[in-house]
Amino acid sequence: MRKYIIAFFLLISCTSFAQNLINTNPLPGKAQLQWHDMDFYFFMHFGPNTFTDLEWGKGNEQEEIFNPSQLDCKQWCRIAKEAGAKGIIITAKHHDGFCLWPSKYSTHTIRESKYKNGKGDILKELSDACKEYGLKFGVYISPWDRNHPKYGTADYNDVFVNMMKEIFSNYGPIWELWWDGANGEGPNGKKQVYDWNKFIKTVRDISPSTVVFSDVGPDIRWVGNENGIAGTTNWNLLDTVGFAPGIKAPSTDTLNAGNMYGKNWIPAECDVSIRPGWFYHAKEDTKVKSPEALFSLYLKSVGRGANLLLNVPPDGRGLINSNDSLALIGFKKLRDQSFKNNVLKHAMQMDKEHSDKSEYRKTEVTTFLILKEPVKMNCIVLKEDIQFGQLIKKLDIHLSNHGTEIKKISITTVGKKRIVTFPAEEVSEVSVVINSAKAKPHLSSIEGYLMDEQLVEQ
Ligand code: FUL
Repeated sequence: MRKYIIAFFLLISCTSFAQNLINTNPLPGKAQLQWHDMDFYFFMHFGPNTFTDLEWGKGNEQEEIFNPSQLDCKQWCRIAKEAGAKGIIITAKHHDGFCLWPSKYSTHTIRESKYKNGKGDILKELSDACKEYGLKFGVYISPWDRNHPKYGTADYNDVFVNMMKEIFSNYGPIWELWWDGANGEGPNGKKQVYDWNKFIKTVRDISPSTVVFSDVGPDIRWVGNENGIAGTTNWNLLDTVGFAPGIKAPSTDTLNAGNMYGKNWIPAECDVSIRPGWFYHAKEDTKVKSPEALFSLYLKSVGRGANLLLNVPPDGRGLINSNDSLALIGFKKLRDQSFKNNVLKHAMQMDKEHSDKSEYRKTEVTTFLILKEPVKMNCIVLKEDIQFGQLIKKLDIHLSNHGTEIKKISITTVGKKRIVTFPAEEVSEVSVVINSAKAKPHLSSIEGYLMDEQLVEQ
């Protein structure tokens, strides 16, 4: 009898131990996990609009207007590399329908233009240059097409699918595919009913490792604004049942913050332009964002666990303008200087877990970092090991100097990376308290920095 009682209690305690360990929260897929490491990359809007000075072409532009005089995709890649960007996503087809590759499924393409007497192919030039420079290559393709005669009929969905097949077969590997949710009228005045399921199946069948962006994923979601700003609470999770890209997307607030208990891993990407417009306009040459403004966007995107997709539009020559490249080099310098020296590198680290009754039974986890001498810092960088999911719901950072608390900073989510800045303080002890988590949290690193005080966001 005693034997059975012991076995019974063993079973009970093993079960509750296992409950503590089981994590049923959504996890990133392999391609998504790699996407999280991309941090920052270029968006490039290029097409007839570059020559007509428009943002949304009408679709009836003469193909011959597209004629960059000095196009050099290697220049784009060189600048991307120097700026520390890890990839380039190009507008293969914007709303005007013009294709930057000689598609068999359209008569409004680079083949009909004057560029290289119709023999040019910018997707080929850029995908080759990206390979040469070790950059990931991504493609934006707008389902909305203001030129295609079939737009507004069921046949157009096949046109769109065939165009994607051409892109994947001829210019791959495609790292990220970007679907714009915009859905306006085509040349016959009709709107298209997009067959999103068919579009997704096409990509999954032909290139399962491509990450697909739209307002609602399936892999990456829009952040809910075009200013490059993620929520201070930013879950990599989203509920998508009943939603679709475009007007059927969740509210921009939901896209900005994600859903704490969302069923799908769909992290946010922050798209924003280095200039006021998405396409190049000479009158905006003096309105390029400064290195400091770009750094501030970095803190509000990458520093909130999202990725930064920064648009750098080539001009009519087919080159990145020097105002933009100078700002980008300055931006890189600010990142390098700011995150060069981890002042907590030599701190002694101790972890403590308190049992308690909250959602995760051992939720309160404190990490102490103790320095021999106080150091000046104005930035803490935290990272969650997201291969186990995104689990931290609430966290306090306590900064002390020889036992006296100077400052307490409370945040919600951490995710891939969380950068917290504050006016500089002399600190000898940092304790990070995870107050609430969805399962056993995995905080993988705590770093401290002293950056130029002008760059601090409060
Ligand atoms: C929007 C488009 O309408 C803009 O022209 C731009 O391409 C932006 C990135 O997405 O939906």
